[in-house]
Amino acid sequence: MVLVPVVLPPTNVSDDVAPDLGLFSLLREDGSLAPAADPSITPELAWQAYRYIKQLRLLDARMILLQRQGRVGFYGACTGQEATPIGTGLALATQDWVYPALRESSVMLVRGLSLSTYLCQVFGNAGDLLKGRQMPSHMSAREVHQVSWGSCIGTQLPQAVGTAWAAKLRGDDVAVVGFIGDGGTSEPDFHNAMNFAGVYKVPCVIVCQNNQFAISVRPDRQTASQTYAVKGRAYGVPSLRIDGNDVLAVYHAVSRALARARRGEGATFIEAVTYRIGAHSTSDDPSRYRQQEEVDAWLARDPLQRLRRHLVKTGQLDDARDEALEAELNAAIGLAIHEAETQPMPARETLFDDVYAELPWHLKEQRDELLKTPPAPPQGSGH
Ligand SMILES: Cc1ncc(C[n+]2csc(CCOP(=O)(O)OP(=O)(O)O)c2C)c(N)n1
Repeated sequence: MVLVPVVLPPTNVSDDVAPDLGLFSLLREDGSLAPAADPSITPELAWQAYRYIKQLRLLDARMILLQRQGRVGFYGACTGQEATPIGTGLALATQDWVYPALRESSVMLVRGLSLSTYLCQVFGNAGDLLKGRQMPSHMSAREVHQVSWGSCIGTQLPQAVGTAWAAKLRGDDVAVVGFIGDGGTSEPDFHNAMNFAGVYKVPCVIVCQNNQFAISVRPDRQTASQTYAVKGRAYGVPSLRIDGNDVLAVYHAVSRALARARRGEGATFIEAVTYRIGAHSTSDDPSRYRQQEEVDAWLARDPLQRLRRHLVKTGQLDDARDEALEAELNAAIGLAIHEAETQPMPARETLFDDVYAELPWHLKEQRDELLKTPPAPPQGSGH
């Protein structure tokens, strides 16, 4: 197998000179904070960020185990990339809307969705807000203003921009965040969304998680552009490239972009440079296309450990407190899994809900016919 070099961000361009070519960060590898950092970055915010990142790290590991045990059909983990959804979740206001891709469901947890409701979607059961109609890891919840991902790469971005445009036309104080992966930037929907966002100056923040992969495809096969962020120049959308493993940089950049959007100054494009530590999904084996040395090099830049070093430095965390936090989070995750897994499957008649405002006669007939037959025995949740 050919050894592929580790793709590290270029450091030869300052983000003061060209924000779309540089790499903005606030939290250094040793855990110290850049001087004159954003005053809204408080110790409480750093602690919250650590708690949510750690929860997501533990949750994803448990979900992968459940998938391997045949209790969950599919799962798309966010391991190594947690700083971007968590930092974004912390920056959003209650009224804002989010259009995620595969790895940003956890924004909903930061915005107050209960863990067991979140997990009911993974099991596709009666507690699932989506009534078992979506693949796992495609969660959504109206109560926290998050729309389900369609699985078709890129389609969420024109939806995000359209929602932001509607908010602008109606004069609503709403900003929208749309997420996309690096691979998604090769889709026509990325072009459509960026073009409309630029022309109509919509209150939208488009966040590209450049995790170095589109399944097995690397950035050098995805684009000839110097960075993903630089693509925003062509659309007239102010763009910046940030360290996606630095949750405080993510929080800062997304907060500022949302504030711009609210002031009526239009859209911002943010490339968050990170690395997918795990497999693309539970259906993938990354050892077929990358070497462990490369993963190890990125593990040294782990967003969780970097933030941990910061909290230790500032006296907010020590080994005992970290162990207590881990035990508390694991217990909550275990309880939520139990609550979700013991729910029944969605009632059969819910199949007919939500498509028509009023059910047509032929579907009423089909529903009544179905209800006359005894339910099939449970088949398990494997896809
Ligand atoms: C239109 C479309 N083409 C192909 C696929 C198959 N597919 C699923 S995920 C994926 C890679 C996506 O990569 P990226 O956008 O970088 O996001 P990541 O999964 O790395 O977070 C592909 C090609 C799809 N779901 N939709």
